[in-house]
Amino acid sequence: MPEALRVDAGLRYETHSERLIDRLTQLYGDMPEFDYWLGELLHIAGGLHADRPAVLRRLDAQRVSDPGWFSRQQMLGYCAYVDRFGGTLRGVAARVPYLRELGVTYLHLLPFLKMRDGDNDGGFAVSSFDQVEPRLGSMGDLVSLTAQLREAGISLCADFVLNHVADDHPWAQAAAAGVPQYRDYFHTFSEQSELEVYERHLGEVFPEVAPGNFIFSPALGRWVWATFYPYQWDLNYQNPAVFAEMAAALLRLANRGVEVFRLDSAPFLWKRLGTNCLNQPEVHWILQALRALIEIVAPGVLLKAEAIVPVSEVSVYFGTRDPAHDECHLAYHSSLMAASWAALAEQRTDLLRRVIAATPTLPESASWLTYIRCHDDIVWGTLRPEAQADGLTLDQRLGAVSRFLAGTVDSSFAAGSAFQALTADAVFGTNGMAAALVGFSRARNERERTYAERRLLLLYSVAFCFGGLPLIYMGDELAQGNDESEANASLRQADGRWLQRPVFDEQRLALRHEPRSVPGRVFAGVRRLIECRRNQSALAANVSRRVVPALDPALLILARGERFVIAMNFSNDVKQVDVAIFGGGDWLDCLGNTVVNKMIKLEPWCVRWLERRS
Ligand code: OTU
Repeated sequence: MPEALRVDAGLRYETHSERLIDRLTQLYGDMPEFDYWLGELLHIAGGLHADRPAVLRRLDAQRVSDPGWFSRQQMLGYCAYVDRFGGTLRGVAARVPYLRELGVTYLHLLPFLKMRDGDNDGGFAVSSFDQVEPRLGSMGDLVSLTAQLREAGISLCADFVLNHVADDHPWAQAAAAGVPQYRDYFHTFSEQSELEVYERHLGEVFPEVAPGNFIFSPALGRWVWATFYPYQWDLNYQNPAVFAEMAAALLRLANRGVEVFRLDSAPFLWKRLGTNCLNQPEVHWILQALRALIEIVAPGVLLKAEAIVPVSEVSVYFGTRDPAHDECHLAYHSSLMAASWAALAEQRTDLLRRVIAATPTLPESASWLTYIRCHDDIVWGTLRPEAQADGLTLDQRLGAVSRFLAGTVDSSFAAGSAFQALTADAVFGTNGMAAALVGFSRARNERERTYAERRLLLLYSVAFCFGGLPLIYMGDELAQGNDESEANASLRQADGRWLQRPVFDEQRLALRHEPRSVPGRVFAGVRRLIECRRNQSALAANVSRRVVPALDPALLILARGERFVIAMNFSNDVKQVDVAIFGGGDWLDCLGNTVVNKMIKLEPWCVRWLERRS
């Protein structure tokens, strides 16, 4: 054990080093200088532990003694781009009172580290892990922001883009300049025929704008693996130097006060010929090794997997596969999100019910990240297993849903847009802000506005009540719509996802206490859900959940524990629910403050949060 770890972290080293070394041996044990490399890595980890500020060490100690801290029903996330929400990191700090007013305890800021000049995928092409993007502020600003947030009871979550770096990152530049040591940081090939063998099994993330998974770098004179945009070069984790560099970069950011890391594109980290190069076993060893390092050096920190794959594959990111090992603390439940939108579009909840049934119970101290919208498109492929359960193909089952939400169907209330649509009958990704997708932008009268509002609160009820850490996407709480501004037209043209990345609307913000305005109504509605949730221990992440069978396909009745039920009507029609189906007795309607005990009437798109009274 390195000397620096003996102070404070000695016990944690005893507990977690075995698994760390085990995983690293599985990954890199074959290389001749492995022991030396491991010694160096531990030495670096020791140094970073020695550098960890006292206030963060206190936080570590607190969380080690309370590992379920992020599973409580008081936890509430908010997600925003720094420039769009506050202009700069300092501007974000100025929004802290607003976040507190809303009840936020967790703030995910989309990429704010130094990004590639020119196109940079909204910052997902990182040029330095140790500098803040100069437009947004400095490292000093980041440190003060994390301190201010912590003071306000808010944990900062930052993206950790670990699958790739920008082509102007110093490693990529050194590779292009011909330094062999850095060339090995990437997957490069001299022959096009080598790529073709891989391509046979690979998917495409952006088939329209960035087809294929490789680009030719004239500087390098070789082909480079680039899963996403051509300027995002995939890192080569077969090279232990890459693991060591990235682990140290993460721990340095943790020492600046970042409390949660969103592990971007986690499934892509390991490539294996003849496979789709997703979710390979080595990906899990890498993440388990990172987790063990964090347990030793900075145990207050959380890892969140961004794995946009079917729910059975996502659950593996918690370390649930045999033998079970700690991996990520949190993971996005993207199937739940997509199935909620499908239920809205189809007015039936069978996919949603199947997703809930397919959601495994998580280990203690792990939790889902539940959400309804984010900065990306809605990806329908994650629902493949549920969509195919009736013998249909994904396109057959969800093509109509994607067209409905894109607003290409006349009768649709939604005003989204298609992303990466290749053929007319295939399912494509869906862009658009939640408010546009639930019907606010198309609403022509009071009834349609009311229905849009109900649909938004219905979907947020799923995210708030499912059991997990819910995340509000910036602007949803004010029913902010799509960004159709002239100023962003060229961004949208190049990448349609900019439709859901608007500048925070100050006018809506100013109207939030105005009960007759749309933003005021929605803000009050969302706040009511948040308040109700805070007071309901049945809504904590680790309370059991079950779908109560209901004959009507438009209904979803979700029970949490024995004393809490959420009854949801995903249709344009009035529905009746007999309380006998979830056990009879008296129930308090928490949102409406009335007691019900026989038939419950659910207006179109309405939800009831019911607490057992007798
Ligand atoms: C992530 O996304 C980010 O959320 C995107 O904003 C980035 O463009 C991308 O990584 C590259 O850094 O594949 O499993 O629309 O869901 O790109 C992770 C598809 C990903 C996204 C996908 C995604």
